[in-house]
Amino acid sequence: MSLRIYFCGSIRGGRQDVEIYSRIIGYLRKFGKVLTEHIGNPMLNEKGEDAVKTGDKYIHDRDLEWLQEADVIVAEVTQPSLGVGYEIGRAMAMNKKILCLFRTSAKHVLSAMIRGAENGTNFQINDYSEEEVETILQQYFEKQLQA
Ligand code: 6IA
Repeated sequence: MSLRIYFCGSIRGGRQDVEIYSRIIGYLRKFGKVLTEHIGNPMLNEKGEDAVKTGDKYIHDRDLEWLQEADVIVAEVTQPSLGVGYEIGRAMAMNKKILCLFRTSAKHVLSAMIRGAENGTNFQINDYSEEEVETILQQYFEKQLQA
């Protein structure tokens, strides 16, 4: 059975990085089923019209079900997002495998609560530049598929 991958990226935290989310999701599809493809959709904006239709509780509960089902979490953490931080914390508590991707070219400094959570086993952070992202994912998933 193929891997189930939960991708996290900022929504209400700001949609500046939506293009890179969409590229990452494209690469992730090679390694398994991406449960959260909507995060790369440029039509999904932070204003939250969809949220009005479905309700935040529905979004939260459905996302946590997907998180529970996931084999691997990949989070693009450059653009700070409360939701992404929360998902990472919940995934840690579920003992999931987590890969965080942080773009060093950005002006942000990664939160100490994410940077400091790296543990050399199931929680990994990769600082990257855009050209490297495909190779980083390739290497990470080759390792996961061998494990
Ligand atoms: O705090 P943020 O909105 O930046 O949190 C983003 C993270 O929370 C993402 O990784 C998602 O998995 C999750 N999330 C937040 N909002 C949604 C959503 N719709 N649908 C699915 N997952 C979400 C919100 C409606 C939108 C039009 C604002």
